[in-house]
Amino acid sequence: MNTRAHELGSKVVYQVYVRSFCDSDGDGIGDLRGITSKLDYLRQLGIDVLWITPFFVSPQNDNGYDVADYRAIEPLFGTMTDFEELAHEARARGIELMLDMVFNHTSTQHEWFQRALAGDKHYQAYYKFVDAAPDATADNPGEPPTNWESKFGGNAWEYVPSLNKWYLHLFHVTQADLDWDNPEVREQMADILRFWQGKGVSCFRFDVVNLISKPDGWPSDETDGKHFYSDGPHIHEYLQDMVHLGGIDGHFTVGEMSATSLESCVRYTNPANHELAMVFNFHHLKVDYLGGDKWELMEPDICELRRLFRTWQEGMAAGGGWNSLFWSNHDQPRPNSRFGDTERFWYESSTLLPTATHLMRGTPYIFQGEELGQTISDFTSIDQYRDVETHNYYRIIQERGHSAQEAFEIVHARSRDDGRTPMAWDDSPTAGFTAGTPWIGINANHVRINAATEMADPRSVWAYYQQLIALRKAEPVVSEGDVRFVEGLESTPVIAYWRELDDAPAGKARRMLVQCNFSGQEVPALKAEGGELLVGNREAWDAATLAPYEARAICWR
Ligand code: TEU
Repeated sequence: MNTRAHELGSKVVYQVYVRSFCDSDGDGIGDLRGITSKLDYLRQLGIDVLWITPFFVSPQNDNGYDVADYRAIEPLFGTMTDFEELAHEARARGIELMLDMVFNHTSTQHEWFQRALAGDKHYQAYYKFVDAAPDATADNPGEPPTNWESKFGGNAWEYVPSLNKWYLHLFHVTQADLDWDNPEVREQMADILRFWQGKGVSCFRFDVVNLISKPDGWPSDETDGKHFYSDGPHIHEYLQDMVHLGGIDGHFTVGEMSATSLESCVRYTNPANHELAMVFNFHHLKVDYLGGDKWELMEPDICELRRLFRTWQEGMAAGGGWNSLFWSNHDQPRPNSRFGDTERFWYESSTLLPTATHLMRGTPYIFQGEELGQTISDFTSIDQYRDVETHNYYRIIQERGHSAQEAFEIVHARSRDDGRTPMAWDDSPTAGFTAGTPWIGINANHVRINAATEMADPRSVWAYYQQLIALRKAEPVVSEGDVRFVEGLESTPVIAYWRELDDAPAGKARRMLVQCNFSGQEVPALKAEGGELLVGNREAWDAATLAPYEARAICWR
């Protein structure tokens, strides 16, 4: 047995967007006690690790990814006692909590930034402050240090007249980038990790962690600047520092990597480097970005999707790295509507995607509601959106010359709010999410797409996810096997790969062929003679063909 592959590959992570999961006090916003009330649901689904998005003190300009106190609970979400009860109850069910550490930046409401604004040079050194020109004024600050763009649109620098300095914010203007070149910052972040380990937490997600090392000298060019700071000059040194000082070497950790490379991700996750256990990379979720631009739509390029899956699956295996396996999170549109056809083939589209990834080499992540087949939102007006990025780009897209209607259609397809609509627990008017008014709209289709309905149906999307999770624990070929993609499928919409584990225990699968039809048409299937069906999303299936959005795994023991 490959113990590391078994340790990482036999687990499944479930992501909760705390604000939209379950509201216990009727204020229309999900909270920690709401999560605790749903632990039995998660145990029944069969997940092992529960990733909870940030619930620390925050002004909520970016729904918690703007942290003002890393060691205290945002009252909107509950109290430290609520957290301690959640941790206790989760552990009692064999579920590990994974906390979301936003270490690239803090809220400008954080004490450190407030002291920096007040003129304290010690805390100014915690951030990327750069002197403006001597003659700069509030009305005419001159040119910022670089032409880098914020990920939420606009310039990545803000001028502070009282200091005659600029500060860097790769995200919202109220999210100031920390200076990781400052060893005291690195020690502070490590101490935060020690604090939460003291609360019994051992698993961590690190938000855009490959952006923490910025280049010297503030270079600019004709691009948006992200290649200067993504996988930056000292990133491996700083990650190793954080892991060592934070005491999390060998822990179940994941780094969100923005605009990264396979080579970097092998280094981030090969255990010989003592950095992270696994990474999120997003290349496969950009195959419907026209010209690589999130806000220019095109149909998903399945050929490119296959190439990327093969490159990353085989490349990470060859380098001793480890992948996370996911289609969605709180920043992504609902994948079944995006990569499938939830109008004509809702069930098939909702089960094709997890079949494709849950049987790959890596650790699967399920985003809340994905296991129900929750779809794209039914919003019809920009006023229904809450996300700062969505509203910024609704404006920017019109500035690029699109009409308001065209801009709405684009943000409707791309908005992060699409994944942030409340979890559908039942078919009641507020889906069992809240007794109050939800902070964001609930999809009307929750009357049929909801946990209560689907848990009672053995042929539901929920039941299919439960089966896939159980399979990952029952079959070592899934958690530990090698991976090899089928070649010669470039002219088809089929993505197929082999998994093999020569020393599989007696009675367990030694080989498995997974084949997925990413189209609304019937296509020829790959031959799989002598094998047995391990899992598939059609009750009646024909060995010679793959029906629209059909996926199946055949194994040989
Ligand atoms: O996301 C970073 C990130 O890459 C996405 O926000 C992406 O840049 C954006 O959607 C543009 O496509 C992490 C968190 O997941 C996100 O929720 C935060 O807003 C962001 O970092 C800042 O902390």
